[in-house]
Amino acid sequence: MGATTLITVAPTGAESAKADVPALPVTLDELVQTAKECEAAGAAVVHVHIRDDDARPTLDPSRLRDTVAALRESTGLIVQLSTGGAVTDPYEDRLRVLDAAPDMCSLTCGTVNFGDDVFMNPWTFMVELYQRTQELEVVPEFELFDLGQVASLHRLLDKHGLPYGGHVHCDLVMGVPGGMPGDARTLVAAVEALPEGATWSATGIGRTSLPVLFAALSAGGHLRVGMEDTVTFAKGQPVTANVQLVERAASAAALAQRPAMPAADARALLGVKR
Ligand code: KMH
Ligand code: ZN
Repeated sequence: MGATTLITVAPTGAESAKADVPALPVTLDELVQTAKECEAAGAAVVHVHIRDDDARPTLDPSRLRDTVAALRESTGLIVQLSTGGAVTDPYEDRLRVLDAAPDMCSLTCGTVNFGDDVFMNPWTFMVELYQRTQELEVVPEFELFDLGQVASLHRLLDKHGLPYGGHVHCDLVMGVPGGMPGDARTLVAAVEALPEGATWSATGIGRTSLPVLFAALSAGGHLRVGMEDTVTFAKGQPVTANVQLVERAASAAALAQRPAMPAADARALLGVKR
């Protein structure tokens, strides 16, 4: 089998308002429908943020559990819950996300300016979250918003060992105002600094989404796309559904001779249980 591209879809996020972006999946039904479409188009992992009945971001434990169950029942996707949540979420709630027993969770490797806000990930929080992933056998995806976070990832692995599953997988989140820029030379610098043997995907926020997608494919990386990261498909053209972004990513990956990776292969690569 030739090389393939792991495609992660991040369909919702915590930043866009449903009122501004009507196509954003915010109910459980909308999320499951989106996930099914994206799986059919080539996604293997779904990075999940959920909303409450008023479409506001929430980390409600029972909703998270129901979401994991519903996604498992309706799709074969690897379910990755966000532990980043919204910038206002307390650390305790973010740690408790793991009690919903997802396949994977995000783990951001440091604090970063985030537009006009600050996305808080102090070292002690990172360590506590990492140790919980190891105890609860959840595979972490290390989210890296800048090069200093790559150094913190090395420190985490040096001091606390390998993740559950034995494999290090990272996601470069580029183009956040306050984080690393979303361009090819920064992507190469970040990739060169990653731990030996790590695999990685990249995503570019907003207008950096396509430059980062092409740079990631050129550099042999995997892809994350979705309305968490961009709500504009092309200039003046809003995204109408997450599947549009997954289809575009899958086409670009096929053109690069590295078609979308089946979820079963992704499970083996990432060391996910089940
Ligand atoms: N919503 C951002 C503050 C993650 O999912 O772990 C954090 C975020 C990263 O989206
Ligand atoms: Zn997220």
